[in-house]
Amino acid sequence: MRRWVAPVIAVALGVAVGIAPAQAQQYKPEFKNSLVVGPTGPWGEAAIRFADRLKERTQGRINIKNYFAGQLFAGKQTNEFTLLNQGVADFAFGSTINWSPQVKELNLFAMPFMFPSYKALDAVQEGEPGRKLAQLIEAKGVIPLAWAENGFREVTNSKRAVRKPEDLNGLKIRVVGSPIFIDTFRALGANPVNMNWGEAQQAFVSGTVDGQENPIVTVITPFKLWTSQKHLTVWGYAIDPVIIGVSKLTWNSLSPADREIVKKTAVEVAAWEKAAARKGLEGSTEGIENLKKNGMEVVVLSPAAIAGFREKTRPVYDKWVGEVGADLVKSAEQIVSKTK
Ligand code: X2X
Repeated sequence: MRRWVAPVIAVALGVAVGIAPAQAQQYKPEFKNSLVVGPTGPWGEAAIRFADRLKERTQGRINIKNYFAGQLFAGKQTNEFTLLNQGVADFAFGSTINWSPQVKELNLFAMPFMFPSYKALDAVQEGEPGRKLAQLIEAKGVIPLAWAENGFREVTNSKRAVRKPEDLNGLKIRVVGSPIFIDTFRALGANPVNMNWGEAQQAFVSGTVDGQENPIVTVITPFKLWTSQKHLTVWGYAIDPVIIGVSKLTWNSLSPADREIVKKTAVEVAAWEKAAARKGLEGSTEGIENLKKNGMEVVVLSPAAIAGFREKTRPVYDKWVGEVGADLVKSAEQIVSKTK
């Protein structure tokens, strides 16, 4: 009787392996994750967490390599979405600005002075506009897994303090490759130039451009922009979400169980990253104090001062309602006015 036990167990195990394909799932040895920034700061650190957790939770089945500093899109940040769509990038921690040439509705977040607070932003992402944007992205071959954040974009320059629109007159400001930024800075009297981030950093150092706009905690601080930019104005004129996204081709190659792990991990990491991106900015002045400690002069605009900038950029806002889609803007405006 006893001598039958071992073979019976062996057969049972064989059957178990046969009926549990998730355990035996073989994927490509490396999944590529694209980022415009480097590994330092909340944005890059979140990508490292994502890769580490997924590897652990899938016992190494999903092995992500982070391609920092635009390595996958060869410096051209507005190509990131296309790479995802083609499956050249499997994942991306992508700024909505960089994806907006392909998904123009994402310009919603760049409409000048649209979002007064994090609360308003969160409500828009969680509400109908957020769902609509997710559908639009998915229809273009990318699955958005979670909203993370770059942040409110503040303007810096090497020349002078900016307190009113006239202070921007003639300043050469590097902006990202969505035309809404050219429109906005032109309306304010500046001289905007479109440049990829890698190239822009060299331009700040050599002084061929005077200024730029980016969030304090995720970009200005980790990239130590105080080495070239003396002045910063806190005006929160645009918000830049980061979407943790996966190529539909990659998503379809995963087992249902692994998809669940990927989704859960993205949601967790995004929540951590959002909190980290806001640390020192929300209910604290630590983020600004740190800039001052590093020699920056910081102007924090009052609501009355912001009204002057808003006024000047109103025609840009009105023009972009048409580009983004009147219904989408309206539903976001309604949520914003309720959650100020
Ligand atoms: O290029 C920028 O300014 C950055 C890093 O914020 C984006 O990727 C949009």
